[in-house]
Amino acid sequence: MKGMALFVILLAVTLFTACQTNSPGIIEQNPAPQGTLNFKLDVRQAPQEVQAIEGYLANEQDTIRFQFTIADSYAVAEVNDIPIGYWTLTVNALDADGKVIYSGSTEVYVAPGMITPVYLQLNPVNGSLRIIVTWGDTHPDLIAYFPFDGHLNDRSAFQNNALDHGGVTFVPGKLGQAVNFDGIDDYLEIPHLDIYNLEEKTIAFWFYKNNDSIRETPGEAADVEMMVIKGPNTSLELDFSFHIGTPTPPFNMNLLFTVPAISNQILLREFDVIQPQTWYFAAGVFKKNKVELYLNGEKILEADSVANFNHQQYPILVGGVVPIGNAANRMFNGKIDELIILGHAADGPEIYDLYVNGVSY
Ligand SMILES: [Ca+2]
Repeated sequence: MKGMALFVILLAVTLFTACQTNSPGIIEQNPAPQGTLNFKLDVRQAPQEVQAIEGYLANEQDTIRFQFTIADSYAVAEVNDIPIGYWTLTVNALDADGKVIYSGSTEVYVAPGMITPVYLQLNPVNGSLRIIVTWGDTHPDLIAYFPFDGHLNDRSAFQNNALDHGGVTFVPGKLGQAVNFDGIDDYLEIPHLDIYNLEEKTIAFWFYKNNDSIRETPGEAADVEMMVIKGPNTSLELDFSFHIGTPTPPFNMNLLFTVPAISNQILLREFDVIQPQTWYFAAGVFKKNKVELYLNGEKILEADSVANFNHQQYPILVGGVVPIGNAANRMFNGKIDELIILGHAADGPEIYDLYVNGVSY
């Protein structure tokens, strides 16, 4: 509480000065402005030995300690009534003996009268704890970037690396290497982050269909191969999916999304546009009232969306969707490269620039 004593002295000096300069006047006693930090850490990738998570905020005046609550997939914490200004935030993950096994630290700005979300990510591979702070509607514009150049790392600030299922391989791609899916059991899982649920965003990637047929989905009328999907299957639980269909080439290009307000889905489908053994650049632009589908830098389809999208906490799957319950398995036999998510709805020239030049970061 040394800091508090100093604060009181400073306050007294300030008041004295104010009285001197403004006398005779009335001194307004506004309460000191405060803010809130909200913390969320996805613990699904955390090693077993992580038993507790704690944090503290420190500045020259004070230290505020807080504990996370671990429930299901997330460790969460909220700290209220923090004096505004810059603080050094440290978050530690502890084992059963209370020993710090992961630690991360960054500077945060506590803004007045608002809740500032702080995303945290544990990286068991290099033992780091990554902290990403967002202020209100501001966030890094590049919210996911997977170059797939011999690794599954997310090169955006979120470093939300993809997980391999089935043993994907790396092959020559559109830019450097790409990831290859065997159409049987290969797929990637990108763990959910709340930032993926932005109302306005752009999802873009290159794809290449290896063979001349779409794998049959037993029991399903429409055979499709999933390339990028957020959801457990193609039901109303789905947020969005990019997939190709029709049994023989040229294949259809599809962007499907769910609009919960109408309990229905909207399908953007361009017939007979995808040839096998050819690279294509697909981009979906999500706006508050519209969804647009681009192919090779040109807008080919758009649809009005009357309301919010179906935000949920399923991971983004790349290269297929695995069966959950009775849902069908729809695996992609092909390659995917340069998957990006931007935190805004890109316009035509920007999509074209991504198509020609790729992302710069
Ligand atoms: Ca690449």
